[in-house]
Amino acid sequence: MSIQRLFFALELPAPLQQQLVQWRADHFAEEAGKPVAAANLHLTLAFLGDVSAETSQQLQQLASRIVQPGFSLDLDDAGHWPRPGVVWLGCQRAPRGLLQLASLLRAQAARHGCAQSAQPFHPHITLLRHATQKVALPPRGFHWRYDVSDFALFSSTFSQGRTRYRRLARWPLPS
Ligand code: 2AM
Repeated sequence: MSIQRLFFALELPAPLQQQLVQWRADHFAEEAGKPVAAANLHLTLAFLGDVSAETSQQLQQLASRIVQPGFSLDLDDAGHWPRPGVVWLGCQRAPRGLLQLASLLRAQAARHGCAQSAQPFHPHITLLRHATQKVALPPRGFHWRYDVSDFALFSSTFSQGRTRYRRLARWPLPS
């Protein structure tokens, strides 16, 4: 049976990915960390780890039954976690819809044997990796807003030094 590394996430619109990449280039020193490729910028809802095709099917079934309205996301916060070496973009106040969706997906994942982090869910978009030294963060005042109208399941593969994400399925969050 084939095993895939999977996660549920929110995609970012391509123009927003480009804006964030530009802002990142303007505000972070080159040595701050390794930039995540524009197309790979996303917000993880639930990380599943390495799962079988059967578990993937079961979790996709459950995801397809989720009935929840969309929500707006305000990206107005940034931070640095030196231990995993992550510089991130997030929200000062996460919308309730985002927390509900992540909580449901994480609970379903846990029930199907996908161990979930004991740490509280902190919604974020990873901008830089390998950022283990002190990083100067841009001053507050930046703000992007976008309407989230779907969520998706992605696979992650690593080859030839590159991480590639592929969308396997997508489900609407109606307005
Ligand atoms: P990160 O960006 O903070 O590293 C794909 O790896 C996505 O799943 C990333 O957004 C990653 O978050 C997230 N993720 C959550 N837990 C993970 C784990 N234990 N290992 C790898 N990725 C994890």
